[in-house]
Amino acid sequence: MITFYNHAHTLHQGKMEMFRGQMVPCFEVPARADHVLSEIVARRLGTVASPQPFDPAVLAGIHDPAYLQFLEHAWDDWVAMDPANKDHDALPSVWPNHGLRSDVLPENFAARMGRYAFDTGSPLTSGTWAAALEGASCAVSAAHHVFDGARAAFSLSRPPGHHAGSDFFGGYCFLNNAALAAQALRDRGMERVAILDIDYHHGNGTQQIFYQRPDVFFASIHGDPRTEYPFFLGHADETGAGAGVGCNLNLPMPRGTGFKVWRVALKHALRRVLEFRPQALVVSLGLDTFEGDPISGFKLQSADYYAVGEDLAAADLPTVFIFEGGYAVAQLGVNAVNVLEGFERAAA
Ligand code: Q9C
Ligand code: ZN
Repeated sequence: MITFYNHAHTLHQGKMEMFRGQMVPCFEVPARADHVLSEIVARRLGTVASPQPFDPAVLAGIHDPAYLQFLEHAWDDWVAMDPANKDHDALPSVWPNHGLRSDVLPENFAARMGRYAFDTGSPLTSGTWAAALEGASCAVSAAHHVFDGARAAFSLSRPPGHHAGSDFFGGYCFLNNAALAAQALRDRGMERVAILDIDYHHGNGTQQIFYQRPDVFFASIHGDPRTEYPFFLGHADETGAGAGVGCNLNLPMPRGTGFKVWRVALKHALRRVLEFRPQALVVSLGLDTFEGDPISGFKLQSADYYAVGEDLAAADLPTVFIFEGGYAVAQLGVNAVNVLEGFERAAA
């Protein structure tokens, strides 16, 4: 399987995130992608390629123009507020919530940041835009490779994407790579595409982007939002709206869920994906379902990830893998490549 690797990922390197009233070191670190890359090389999964330059029009199919403008200029605007800001990352501290207005965009950068962010855990840095943009091109390149006939492709990039919506960032995510991959397949002419999100956290950004669309089916297996991040979306009764009614499937599971039970949900999700009759599958591949993950609550073991790959291959769809979360850094490479190798063995 070919891997499109984001060589610019290290440009995004947040220092601290806010957690329960304190600044703690970021969980979403560059070493994550490094470990996956070395495991791919060590186990000879296949070619590692740089992405093709991509048409920025794809971005406009998923994200709001004003949000993209905000992201592109955020760091310069942050430093323009106060030159001393260049020494620390940007985080929001005020939100247009609870009856406040979000229709008038403030000029003040700190306020605009609150307009576009939904948490205080996602530091925006000098290289965030450059890293995220190159990551988007990895996702689009992987989609195009699959459109052109490959059985599968892997986009290995950070920051991750599935929490980012049409006009918001959060959960360590800025541009929604999985949504961009799905859109790239649609733009090339596929009529129906499915996204299956197996990250521990609900893909609230991806759900929001496609919630009213009948052409992209979204299914997610995740920690129950009653106790797990992102808390405010991902319940089982969210099934789509308007033209998208029936095209959204949430399978929340309690903290502590192990592979046997999780796999039943995976098979159910895949059945629903196939009922949609998609021409391709995009997998939001988070590995934070691992028992050793420091911020998550499922109990999958490293060997289980082979079976995950086999189950995904059994759907028999052209498949684009998009790297999302996973914070047990030392085991991340093994767990990710176990999925991809399990897929390849079963798909052959
Ligand atoms: N101290 C992804 O997996 N913060 N995002 C949790 C940790 C948010 C995870 C608190 C977790 C976001 C892509
Ligand atoms: Zn996650």
